Amino acid sequence: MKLGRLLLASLLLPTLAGCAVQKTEASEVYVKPGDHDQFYAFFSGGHAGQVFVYGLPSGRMLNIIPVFSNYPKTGYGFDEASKKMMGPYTWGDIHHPSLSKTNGDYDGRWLFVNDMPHARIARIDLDTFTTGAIFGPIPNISGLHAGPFVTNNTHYAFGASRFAVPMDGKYHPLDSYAQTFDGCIACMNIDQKGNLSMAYEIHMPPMDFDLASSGKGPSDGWEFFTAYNTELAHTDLEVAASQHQQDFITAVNWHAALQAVKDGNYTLVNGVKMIDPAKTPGIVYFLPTSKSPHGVDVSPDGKYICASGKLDPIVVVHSTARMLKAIADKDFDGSWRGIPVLKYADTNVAEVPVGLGPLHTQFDDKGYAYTSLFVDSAITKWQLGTWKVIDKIPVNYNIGHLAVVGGDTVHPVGHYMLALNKMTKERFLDTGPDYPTNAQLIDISGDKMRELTEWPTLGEPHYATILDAKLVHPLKYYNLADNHADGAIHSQSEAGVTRHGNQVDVRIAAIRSHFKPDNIEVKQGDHLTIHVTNIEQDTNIAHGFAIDGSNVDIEIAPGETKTVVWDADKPGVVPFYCSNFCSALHQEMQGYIAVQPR
Ligand code: K7E
Ligand code: CUA
Repeated sequence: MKLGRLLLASLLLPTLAGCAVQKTEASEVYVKPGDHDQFYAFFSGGHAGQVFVYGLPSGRMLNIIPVFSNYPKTGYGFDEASKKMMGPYTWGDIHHPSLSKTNGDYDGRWLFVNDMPHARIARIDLDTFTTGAIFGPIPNISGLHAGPFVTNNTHYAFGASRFAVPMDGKYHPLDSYAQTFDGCIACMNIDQKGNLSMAYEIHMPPMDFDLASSGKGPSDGWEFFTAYNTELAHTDLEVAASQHQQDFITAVNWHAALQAVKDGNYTLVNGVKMIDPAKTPGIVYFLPTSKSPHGVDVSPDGKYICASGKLDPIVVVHSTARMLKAIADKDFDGSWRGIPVLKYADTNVAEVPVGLGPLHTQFDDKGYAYTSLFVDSAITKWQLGTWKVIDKIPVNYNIGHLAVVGGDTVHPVGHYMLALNKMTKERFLDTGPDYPTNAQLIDISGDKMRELTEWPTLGEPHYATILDAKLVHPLKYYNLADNHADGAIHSQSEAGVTRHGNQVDVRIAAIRSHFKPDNIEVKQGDHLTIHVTNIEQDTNIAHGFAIDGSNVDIEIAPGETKTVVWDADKPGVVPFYCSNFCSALHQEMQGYIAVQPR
């Protein structure tokens, strides 16, 4: 019976070609209304300070996660807890989302992102899709561009300084750059709860670290960094930092670094254990690589370290095995600033002629690599091992990063690839002089790359990372019984106002469709600490709490408590209301604070 049906279906198929069953680019990205996407794509938002979550393959935007910037929609940056987490800054510049891993594959626990200008790393919890912690500013690091890159079991995160500065924090003339400025590589511990702490740092010459990649398999235990400006220029960098025909990949043996810390081979610099690699050999090596490299990417099997020199039309591939042999043989080409320099001919196994302006490389599960070309506005597909260029596809326009599903893991999935393009023109309806960036989705399952769709993106995405939705199990709501937040209540009967002098503590219950209490009497000069608990235990019932004429606006998920402060500085009557649509009588969800004159 079943067989008969199958036969019938296969006979019918050719006649249906051209109708709905024909596989087209549109049908491949079409997700029927009500159906779900297969993947989450987490886009860094650049200096929007946010992470944007899209579904793939549809390209539909699912959510915005505020990280370093205020976001009134969720009240992030408005309640006391998130304000404290954000510290004195209301913006950040996110370039590199890095998913937590177990044995080199994504595990769906956390997403870490960097804030370059404040040298911070944030952890986004993937059970709630909210920012759970912000770590930093990291001491001795200025411009955390090369970060955060987590190791295969999420025990460590690495970052490095893009802008060298004097570590002593003192004034030094800019023309003493080469002598008095410092570069730095930082290693942070990540504990079982995803919290970061400083492990150690490595004092480096003042070159500009750019990107990093964690070793895998035979290169596990190593972290590889690119850096430009081995010229040690401090002015006119576009010319001055492009003089050398080769720059370096910095290879860090982090097992050796941990041992050095154990052995006490460090000094404390601004509270951090600082290793001097010139005095403690065996930790840092330089691999000469192509001119002004940007991305460095380790292949899924860990055998190859691929560097993209922006100013060379090649990807330079180094062999892990040959690097390890040269190190074991102490076969060095001298040293630079006390750090051994390996011989290019020893470690280099290929120069792949990918095209102009190579930036970043991703990998698939069939032994192919994909390199983004900023100048060519294209992606080149090439083969690991044979080093043959297989295919090239144009993108619109200047591409920065590209992202394959699981592209930085040990098991990438050769299905979808994102091109994250920068300077898009004429692709979408004009909305004024600020153009959107452009994401293009490319099918890489066949020999030839095929563009499927594109859509405008928010902020300025750099890297994006793509996670199988099966690995994430988001909370439906917070369990009220487990809510032990400051000022939390568990029923309407616990709501109320308490006073200690002019410190007034208000505990408000929010439940469809009222606040309790909704009439609050205070005196001029009172300082109010208002805890709002959404005591509902149901899905998709968030309440808002906003005070007229103020900067108070929060959203409280079911089972959650948020705290705001408000000063009753002049007599009068001030309304508050629920700012998030929650029910038929949402509009009625409002109240007053009456302020009596002193
Ligand atoms: Cu290439 Cu900041 Cu990773 Cu932008 S970075 S593209
Ligand atoms: Cu509660 Cu609207």
